[in-house]
Amino acid sequence: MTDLSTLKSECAGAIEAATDLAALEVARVAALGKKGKVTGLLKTLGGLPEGERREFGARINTLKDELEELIAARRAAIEAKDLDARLAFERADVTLSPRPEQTGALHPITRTIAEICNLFAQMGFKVAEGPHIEDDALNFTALNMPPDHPARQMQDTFYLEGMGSGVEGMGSETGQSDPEPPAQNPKPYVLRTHTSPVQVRAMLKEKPPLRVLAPGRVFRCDSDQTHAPMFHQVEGLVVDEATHMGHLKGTLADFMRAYFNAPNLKLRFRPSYFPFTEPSAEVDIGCDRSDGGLKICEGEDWLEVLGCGMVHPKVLQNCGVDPARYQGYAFGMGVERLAMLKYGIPDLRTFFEADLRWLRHYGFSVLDQ
Ligand code: 2NL
Repeated sequence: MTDLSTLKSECAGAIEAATDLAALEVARVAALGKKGKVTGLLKTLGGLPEGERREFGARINTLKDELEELIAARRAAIEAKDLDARLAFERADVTLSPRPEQTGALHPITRTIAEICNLFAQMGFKVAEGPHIEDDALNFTALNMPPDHPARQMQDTFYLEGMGSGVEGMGSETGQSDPEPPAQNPKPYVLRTHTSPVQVRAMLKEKPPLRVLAPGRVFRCDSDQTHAPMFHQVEGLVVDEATHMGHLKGTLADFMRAYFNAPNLKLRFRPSYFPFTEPSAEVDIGCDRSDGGLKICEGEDWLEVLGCGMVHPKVLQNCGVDPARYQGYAFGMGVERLAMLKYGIPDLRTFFEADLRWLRHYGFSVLDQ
């Protein structure tokens, strides 16, 4: 009769010697698999006399249970060891400084928008955002730009083809026939040409007093050295019962002096025209171009930096604000231009080239103040 204790120490030895899960499986199959040693013994039971069979069967089952326990314990030990090894291998020292060659940077546009928003937030403005695809009515009509206004012309505005207002046109795209004839004058959707529709939405939604700042991307069908088809704008709007042109001038002067870190910066408000403001003005800041370059704050020259005015009564009315009771001002500025002036970036087009070397030169650390 096979010596069970020898068999046990043989199998147990193989189990204990296994240092990984594959070796453990080999040891398990050798003992308890279909053709394993213990399984083989069970098969011999049938040939034993009745009296021995019961007792020997019980001993083999005990051995089987013991080996299974040993295997489970060994598996747990191997898995714990593997986990330790993996944790040691994957350990990350979060106190190490980042590798310089792998760091990105905040784009100057991101940084400039944050600076502008911070300064106006200190003056009580709330930042608002809106969709890039706008209804013609919010981008133009509400802003006192009737259908024949030159700024609506095809060459300036990206019109979205195949998007009529509401449902008309959708039927023909999906191959179904329209239940109703198409509208006479379907109003198309556009890529917003300014962030004004964000403020229009604010006026339609909330009652004055309002102080809204609308930063974001805008789109014009125009591309050359000084124009990009997508650029960034920040617009501001104040509406209440008492705000006047003096508040507009003071607010923009405070903003410009803080933005350029130049308490003595000179400002000049020049009469101008926008359909959505009356009166309208363009703002120039003092600069010096005498030695070929450009220095902000010094010298006798002027540089245009933004447009502004008192909100046109028709715009207030279009946006559900009673012009007999309320008034206010609005302004708009180009972010790329303000970033170029403050950070000495000479070429507009480089903003959009996604050049990492450029970004490392002109970009900002997330941790910068
Ligand atoms: C510019 C000029 C301007 C506005 C934007 C505005 C918005 C509403 C009502 C009235 Cl909702 N006006 N925005 C007003 C004057 C000028 O932008 O040169 N931007 C780059």
